[in-house]
Amino acid sequence: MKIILLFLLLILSVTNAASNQRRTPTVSPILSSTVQPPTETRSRFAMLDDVRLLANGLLQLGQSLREFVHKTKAQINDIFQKLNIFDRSFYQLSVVTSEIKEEEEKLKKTTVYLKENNEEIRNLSMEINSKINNILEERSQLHSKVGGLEEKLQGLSQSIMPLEQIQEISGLKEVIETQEKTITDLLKSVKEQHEQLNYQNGKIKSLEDKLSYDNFQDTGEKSLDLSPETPDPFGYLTMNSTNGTIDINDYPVGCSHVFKSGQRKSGIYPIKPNQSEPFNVYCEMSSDGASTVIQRREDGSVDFDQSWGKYEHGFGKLENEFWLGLQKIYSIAQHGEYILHIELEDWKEEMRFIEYTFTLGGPATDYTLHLAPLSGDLPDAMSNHTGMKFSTKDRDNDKHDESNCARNYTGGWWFDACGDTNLNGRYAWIRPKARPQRRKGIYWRPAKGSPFTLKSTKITIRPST
Ligand SMILES: *[C@@H]1O[C@H](CO)[C@@H](O)[C@H](O)[C@H]1NC(C)=O
Ligand SMILES: *[C@@H]1O[C@H](CO)[C@@H](O)[C@H](O)[C@H]1NC(C)=O
Ligand SMILES: *[C@@H]1O[C@H](CO)[C@@H](O)[C@H](O)[C@H]1NC(C)=O
Ligand SMILES: *[C@@H]1O[C@H](CO)[C@@H](O)[C@H](O)[C@H]1NC(C)=O
Ligand SMILES: *[C@@H]1O[C@H](CO)[C@@H](O)[C@H](O)[C@H]1NC(C)=O
Ligand SMILES: *[C@@H]1O[C@H](CO)[C@@H](O)[C@H](O)[C@H]1NC(C)=O
Ligand SMILES: [Ca+2]
Repeated sequence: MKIILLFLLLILSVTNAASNQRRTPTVSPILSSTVQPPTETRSRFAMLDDVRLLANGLLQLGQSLREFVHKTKAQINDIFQKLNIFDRSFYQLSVVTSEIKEEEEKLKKTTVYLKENNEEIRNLSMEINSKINNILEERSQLHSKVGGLEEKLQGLSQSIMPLEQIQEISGLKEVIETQEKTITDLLKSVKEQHEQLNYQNGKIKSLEDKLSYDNFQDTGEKSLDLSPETPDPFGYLTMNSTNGTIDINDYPVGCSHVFKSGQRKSGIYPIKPNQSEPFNVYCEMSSDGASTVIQRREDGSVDFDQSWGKYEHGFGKLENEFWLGLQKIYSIAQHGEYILHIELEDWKEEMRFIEYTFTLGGPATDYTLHLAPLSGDLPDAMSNHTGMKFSTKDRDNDKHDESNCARNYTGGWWFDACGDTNLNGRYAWIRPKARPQRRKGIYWRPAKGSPFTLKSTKITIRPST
């Protein structure tokens, strides 16, 4: 604002000066020639005044410009500071988000556990109720019996009664009394249990409410698979020779056979390796052959913290996240020499790969791994895992005497002690900041250089010839 005003002032003074200059020549001829010299000096003075005015204006302009620059600098500094603060709080927010996510996961697990417990308690309570009903019935029967006996006793007491009969009756009375006492005790404990059950129900309800609220909060993400016991989504084919369809011997032995039969589209195909039941695999087709995908992580939609049985038979969905299963991988890799291809994407969305020659031992060796690096732009972190058996939280085959690596770092893997890779670790939706969290995630640490924390992974195998 000030600047504009100053400009106006400046322009005004300049035009003034110009008009003054224009005016002097028109005025001078009118005046007589004798007074010419003083007019000349006066006009020169006038011009000097104008120049002074102009210089003054310029000086003021300069000063206010400087002021303006100072102010702008201060404003920019301010903005930078604000940006810094924003940056910091954004980072804090992302940390908090990851923590919330972890807690949510825990909460979900607790809820499932509580639900199971609740059902058990309900079943127990139902059982106790039915038992009590039986007891009550028995009691009323006993009552009526006692009533009858008492009547009889009265009738008998009129006449003479044998001593042992009286004793028998009083004994019976005692029995009945103690039984009544136990029944009241039982009723009391049942009541207590009912109360506890109600309390737990309330707790579960509030947990569920909280959970649905949390779910609502991050609708952007896929919800976790809540039921850990979902049926194997890609179990063996049951398409059994229902006449006119596929004969069991017509299945391709592997993806390479699918490729040879003319298929060029990546996708899910049934195969039947030698000495195996048929099963579905995801075949990835390229221009010169096919690979079988044995593992894929991309969005955290599948929980990879699974037991030995699950790792042996496979879990997840072939279309997105899954572990094909050691048994199936083994039956495929039986067919000759295979190459293991590992493709990793980090949080900068950079893709890298590494290839190894690949041999997998059978179930008797707990699927011992044998690898030798071949090529790729990903630093090697796996050749140390050669000769390692597969471990899960419920089967510790690792080389760490005091720890269960699969339990510490989650997921099944060819752990040594505990090793530098685990591609079946916990999926993180953002890059974890803290080291222990990173180490629990999908992890790849080469001998040299810093570890990779990963956004997505894909492991495939293909015949080496
Ligand atoms: C509870 O009882 C129901 C039906 O009787 C049964 O399906 C369920 O498995 C039982 N749950 C537990 C935890 O025993
Ligand atoms: C094939 O189906 C028949 C009945 O249609 C069944 O008895 C048999 O067990 C099935 N075989 C396999 C391998 O599923
Ligand atoms: C399939 O059809 C053939 C005749 O075409 C028949 O001999 C055979 O028993 C049928 N198999 C089954 C499982 O129905
Ligand atoms: C195993 O599969 C291969 C194809 O990979 C086939 O050539 C071979 O005959 C099969 N062997 C047996 C014993 O079935
Ligand atoms: C595994 O966890 C246990 C218990 O928290 C701890 O004592 C042990 O040092 C951990 N081992 C490794 C290799 O991190
Ligand atoms: C492999 O193991 C050796 C000794 O067991 C160790 O010195 C080396 O750092 C390991 N290499 C990798 C890549 O972990
Ligand atoms: Ca161990």
